[in-house]
Amino acid sequence: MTRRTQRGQPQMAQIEIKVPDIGDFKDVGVIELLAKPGDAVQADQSLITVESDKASMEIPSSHAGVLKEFKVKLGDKVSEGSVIAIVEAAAEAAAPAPAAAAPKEEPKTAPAPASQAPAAIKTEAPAAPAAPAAPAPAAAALDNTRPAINQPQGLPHASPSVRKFARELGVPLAEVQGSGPKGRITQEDVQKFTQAVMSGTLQTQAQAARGGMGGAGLDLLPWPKVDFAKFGPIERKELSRIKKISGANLARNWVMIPHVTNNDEADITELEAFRVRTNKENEKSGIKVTMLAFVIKAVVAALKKYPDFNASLDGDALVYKQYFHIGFAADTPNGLVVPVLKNADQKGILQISQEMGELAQKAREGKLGSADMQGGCFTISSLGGIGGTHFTPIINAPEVAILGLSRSSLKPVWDGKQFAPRLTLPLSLSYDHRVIDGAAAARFNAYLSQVLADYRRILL
Ligand code: CAO
Repeated sequence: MTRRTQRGQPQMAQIEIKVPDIGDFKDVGVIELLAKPGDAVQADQSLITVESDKASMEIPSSHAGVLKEFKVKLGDKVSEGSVIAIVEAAAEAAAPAPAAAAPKEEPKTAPAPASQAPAAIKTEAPAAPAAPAAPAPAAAALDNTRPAINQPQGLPHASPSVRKFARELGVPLAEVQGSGPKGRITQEDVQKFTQAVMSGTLQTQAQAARGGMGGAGLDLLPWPKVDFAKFGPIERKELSRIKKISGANLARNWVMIPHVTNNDEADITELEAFRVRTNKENEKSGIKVTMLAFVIKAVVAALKKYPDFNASLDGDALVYKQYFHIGFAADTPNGLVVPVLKNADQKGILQISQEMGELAQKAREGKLGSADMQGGCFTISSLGGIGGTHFTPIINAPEVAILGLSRSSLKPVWDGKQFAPRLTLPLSLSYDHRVIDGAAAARFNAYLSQVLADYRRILL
């Protein structure tokens, strides 16, 4: 039952918010205050950030209420049990929040929670620079093999919450001047940076590389802002995490790479018959061979014959890869991901089919690790199981080409005497025109088509 004063107001209690069990961390410095007195705070909302040599942690409030005062200031040292703030809460709510209400992204390395909600610990290993939009391994959708543009090799000096804030805005933290202790970047620094870019007084390095905001650059109009509710009922849904990440990568790749798509067709009549026979013969193995497995192997042959397609641009140089890791776009309930089948040149069709099936299943279950999505040389996007005739796939940077497969269909083909029904597979090859000429793309696609029409050519 709610305790109330004589006037019927709920009784309020002043609650000391203490540093919970933070494992072996002692005397860690307060580097950030994440709220201000007078703010309404939720249970488990982070109040301060502390930092040791190895990690930074956000210390949450154990209660919901109003933040009355901080008992610490920037630079103070705290340990387990130190009082960091006073929160005024309704008396009946004065019991600590259950530990289960801890922040969701709690890493495995966090010390076991005591009776209070634990601190969120973020280790800051500089060896793993995360793309602004791809903080977690499973998040790496397209382009997971390199940090995003302008992401530095070492992490800039900023707390996890500021890093998150910058990621949400797409701000390249490495370019933000920190005004905090030891040059630490604060939330205000990120805000100021964003304002300066928006007002045109500052350019990001990416903008500068593209030729600036005006002249040769993308002098684009702002995105149209429409109050859709004025025209009828609406529902607003946040994009999935994968969609946000792949969207940012696709937009960059589309804008930065001069795409051209070469369309061709392959006569797969004989290959399809062989595929059906192979599946019958291997019925008991549980492995299902689809056309995609044959195309992967044929693409490897084409990459060997035309190595420019197995390269990546690095400044003014081309890096030629001597391995053959083929990515394939997989449609999942949460969006598009690109698992990578490694060393496809060393595997047979059955093994490729089996591994592809396993990777596609992991993708659909959201269980792909970052290693499953890294190291790709060339990507295939197959819509063959769904439909369509041709399309323009977007290159998965830093690769230089991508092959789109559409649905095969029977077509009447003149054999010199009569029209014969032939099963035809549409091939759409998008290529980076900075690296690949139109003639080279036509040769690559024509060769692919020949190999698929007569698979024995792979042996030549
Ligand atoms: N023409 C006709 N039929 C085809 C075909 C083609 N080119 N490719 C596959 N099929 C058939 C298969 O044989 C299978 O038929 P059955 O059910 O009768 O056996 C059916 O279509 C479904 O195939 P599949 O999709 O399960 O298998 P796959 O190896 O062709 O593809 C995968 C695997 C993971 C790539 C696919 O499931 C997928 O996710 N595709 C979507 C990729 C995508 O979204 N690309 C767009 C990226 S850009 O936005």
